[in-house]
Amino acid sequence: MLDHPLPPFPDGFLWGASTSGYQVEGGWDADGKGPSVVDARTDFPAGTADYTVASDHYHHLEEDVALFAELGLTAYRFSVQWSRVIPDGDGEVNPAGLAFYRRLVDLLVEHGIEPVVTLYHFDLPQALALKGGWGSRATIDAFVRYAQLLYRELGHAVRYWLTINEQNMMVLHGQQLDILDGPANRDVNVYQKNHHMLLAQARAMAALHEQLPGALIGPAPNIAYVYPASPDPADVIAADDFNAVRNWLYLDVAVHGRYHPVAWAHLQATGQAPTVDPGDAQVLAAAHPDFLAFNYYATHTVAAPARDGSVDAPEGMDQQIAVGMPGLFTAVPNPWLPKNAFGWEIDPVGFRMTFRAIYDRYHLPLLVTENGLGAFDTLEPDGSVHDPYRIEYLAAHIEQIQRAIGDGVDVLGYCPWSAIDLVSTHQGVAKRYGFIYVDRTDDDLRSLARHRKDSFGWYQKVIAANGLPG
Ligand code: BGP
Repeated sequence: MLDHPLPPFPDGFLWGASTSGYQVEGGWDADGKGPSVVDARTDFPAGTADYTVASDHYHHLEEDVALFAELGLTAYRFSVQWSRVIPDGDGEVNPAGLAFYRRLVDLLVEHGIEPVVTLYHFDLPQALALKGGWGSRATIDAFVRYAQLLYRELGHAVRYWLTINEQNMMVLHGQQLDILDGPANRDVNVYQKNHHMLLAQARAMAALHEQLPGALIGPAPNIAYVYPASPDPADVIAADDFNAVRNWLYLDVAVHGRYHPVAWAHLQATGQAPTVDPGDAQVLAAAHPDFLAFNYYATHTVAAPARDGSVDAPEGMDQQIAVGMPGLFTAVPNPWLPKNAFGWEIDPVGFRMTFRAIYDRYHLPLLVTENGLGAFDTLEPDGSVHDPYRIEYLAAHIEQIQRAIGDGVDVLGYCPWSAIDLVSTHQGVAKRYGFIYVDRTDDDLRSLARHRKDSFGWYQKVIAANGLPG
């Protein structure tokens, strides 16, 4: 392994933290907000929180931003809930919804925190889902209109924009996790929806450059480098295939405006290739991201597919636990990696590998928009929360960022998940990620009081020192 002295983090490195609107805000129908597909979900397992109150950030805005400032964040990555600002996705604008986000970005700027705004994080307005969701090209127009509204209303304070959070996870797991466009649209080819999202993203990027010269925009997929289970060439090809289908498909279109050849061949071979209209290629080719954001939790490891087409998947599939794809690969556990309490592997070195792989392909600056440890935290009677496991996880990953910088990768910043406890995508509040503990459980809202975890004090020092303590 290439081992060089660790370089310092560059001046101006963005030390951030992340949330998403529906997972943190609550106020799900407050002040004219319309429902989104996550609000319309009814399939919460017993004892798992829904998103109606979440961390009630909507009603704790000043307090939360003050805590982010005390933490020392120089960036805060959050998402706007589309149906808060345009309740039916494509009609009347809701001034109260816009005012909330204007207040948020202005407060951040007052505190010297760079806002990093995700346009869309799993929460398609339910009204659009009922009109065909991402299967309909009308949703592309609605998305572009929504993006232009945000550029106009928030552009005075926001320089960094992200288009769509984890589009690849919406495609690969969105229907099981109900984070795509609702049950009514399940029969539509998910790669047709994907194609429409790629067009929506391309038009939103082009619109930003036209409307806000000087502002920057990029996609924010979940990128996990894929390892072969062994040097058997069949396993190596399987890993290359999954890298193409899981990772490069999304970034190749975003950067180069064309589909990755192996990914496209897979879509054709499996009858999933989308219909591409005349003019789509130009739309895709006309858009250029300024940087690439990515979420990283762990790598994946895969072996050649079973000859009989059966798929052997590890238990409890979700966005970070791969299932196999018949004819393409089998997902296998990596015996070299420990797992967290929820079965997700932990691979800091894979983080460095993922940086290298993305940078080698695209040569664009990289911004980490998620990375973190879901864990069961305990609030002690004196209000403290001891989370050494989170500190250990984050420290190991920050060291690998530094190593990636030493490898020559241009890294803009690090926004771990999450700034404050919030509701996970499908495992409720008990699975916590924040630097700030929110006093609620899955079935009891309690005080919703905020408490600084040990990781809060630790990250504060990292930020102040612009790097890990020596
Ligand atoms: C990503 C999502 C986030 C977030 C995170 C942790 O896939 O972008 O919204 O929730 O993963 O996942 P989970 O909440 O399932 O633990």
